[in-house]
Amino acid sequence: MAIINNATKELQVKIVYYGPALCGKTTNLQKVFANVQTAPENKGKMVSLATNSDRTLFFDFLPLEALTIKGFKTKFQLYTVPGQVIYNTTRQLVLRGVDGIVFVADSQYEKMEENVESFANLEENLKTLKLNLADIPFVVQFNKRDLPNAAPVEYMEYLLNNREVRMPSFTACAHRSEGVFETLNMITRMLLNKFINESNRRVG
Ligand SMILES: Nc1nc2c(ncn2[C@@H]2O[C@H](COP(=O)(O)OP(=O)(O)OP(=O)(O)O)[C@@H](O)[C@H]2O)c(=O)[nH]1
Ligand SMILES: [Mg+2]
Repeated sequence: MAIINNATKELQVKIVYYGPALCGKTTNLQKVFANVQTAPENKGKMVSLATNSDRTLFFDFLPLEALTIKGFKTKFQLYTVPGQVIYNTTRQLVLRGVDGIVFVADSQYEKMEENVESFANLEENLKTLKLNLADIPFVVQFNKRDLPNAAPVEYMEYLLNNREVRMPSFTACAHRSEGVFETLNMITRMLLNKFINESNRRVG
């Protein structure tokens, strides 16, 4: 769960961008970093750990300071996992303490199997952490909509968003920043609502 520091009045929230290799997770963070509208002192540095050209080998990290809610300064920490199948131990590590998840899917037809596998891998890894996707604020992004071989959104919804409760989903062309902030705004709003509801319950 989110780290709530009552002494410093800070709420720290961890968001993980998950999805198959090359689907555009790092690109999402790069575009957030480049375009976020915030006072410069509220924008941390984006750190990419052990990156080999455009492949993430460990993770990317971007801290963002947002508004103050109920007297708490909220700090969002954005992480990506390495999508390549072999780096599962790293994905498990990055998922520790996760509060919200953005699943980035690659819209190209030939990537559907990888999308589905990555989704199953996410659920498996959450299980090892004794977490259940149904309890975690979760948003789906269908990225790379600009490519000619993009599958219909309805088909992707059917494959990746067919649970009892449908999750908010967004189409995106992350390399052009399209859909990046819609996705981020939704997951942060869901997380803040959760925090407000939980703190109301504690008070009430
Ligand atoms: N055409 C197109 N290319 C994109 C889009 N989003 C990202 N890319 C490109 O896809 C490539 C891979 O993007 P990354 O963001 O590095 O992918 P990743 O999910 O972080 O990949 P891993 O770190 O290996 O897991 C890069 O060359 C991006 O520029 C998009 O919406 N459309
Ligand atoms: Mg990456």
